[in-house]
Amino acid sequence: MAKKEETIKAAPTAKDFRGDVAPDWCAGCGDFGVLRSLEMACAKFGRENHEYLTISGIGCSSNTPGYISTYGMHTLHGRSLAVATGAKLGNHDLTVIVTGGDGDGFGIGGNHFMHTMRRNVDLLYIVMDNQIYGLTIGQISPTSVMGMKTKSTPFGSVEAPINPIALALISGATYVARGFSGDTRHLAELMYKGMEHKGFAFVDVYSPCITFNKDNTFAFFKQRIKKLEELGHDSSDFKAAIDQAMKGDDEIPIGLFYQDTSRSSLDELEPVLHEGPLAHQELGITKEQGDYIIRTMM
Ligand SMILES: Cc1ncc(C[n+]2csc(CCOP(=O)(O)OP(=O)(O)O)c2C)c(N)n1
Ligand code: SF4
Repeated sequence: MAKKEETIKAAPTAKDFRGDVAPDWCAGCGDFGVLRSLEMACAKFGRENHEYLTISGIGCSSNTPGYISTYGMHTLHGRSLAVATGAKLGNHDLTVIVTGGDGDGFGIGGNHFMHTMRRNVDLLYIVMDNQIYGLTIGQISPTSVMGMKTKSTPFGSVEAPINPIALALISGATYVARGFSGDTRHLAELMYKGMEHKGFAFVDVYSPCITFNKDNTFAFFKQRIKKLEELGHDSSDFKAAIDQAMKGDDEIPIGLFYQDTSRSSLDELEPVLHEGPLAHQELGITKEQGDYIIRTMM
């Protein structure tokens, strides 16, 4: 009897998630580190490329879906979380990752940010926070510090920045972390744990824009960063997480601020999804009705 051939699939590696297109980011941009970390996290999470969907808005950071080998969507500025919510509810079997910048996520997309967190949509949201608008060549963003001189603020910004970690905590995000693109292994672990988390996982990443932000540089962060795990922080303690989030610029904590595993995610609560992903369910309409909808809507 002929020996049955067995094909044992090797575990995916970070390289398996590298896209065909090389990033056109400026040499030295922090976003390279974020992309490498995401490749590592996808490999460790162990799913196949087609089981991930990466969605972004518009910006330098938002070009990420073009550089990673997963399904991807490059959507509208500030609208990535709305599209991602729809995608997750359409097929909740997918691991949905959302990437973008601080302008995209906290400025024009700020409203979606809050509502996606309150709904506890099961997504991993990675913000490459460079505290400036990179793609539009250097205007202040919602996380730019007061006094920062840019093209749009030649005399220094007079606006107070938002605090994304504190905002996420009070808006109901159930996994809240901060990473640094200069520490890719630590960042990859935060992303991996965010993928494992059932609910909204937010990872704010200090990812320096070396071209337009001359204040918040790699050196700036390296001098100030402290790992929460080394500070003995308890990530199940909400009040302790708020205290860490409110720390000033002299000591910048990175790591997992808070995780709450007691809340169900939106797809777990939505009765329509109890029968399995919508994408795999019968539509419940005839072919003629389906054709009519497509004819009139497209
Ligand atoms: C509706 C809309 N408004 C404004 C713009 C212009 N625009 C494109 S990217 C961007 C901001 C980019 O900054 P950020 O999201 O922080 O990403 P980065 O480029 O720094 O990675 C702006 C204002 C746009 N494309 N669409
Ligand atoms: S402009 Fe800034 S954010 Fe954009 S690619 Fe260059 S360094 Fe990166």
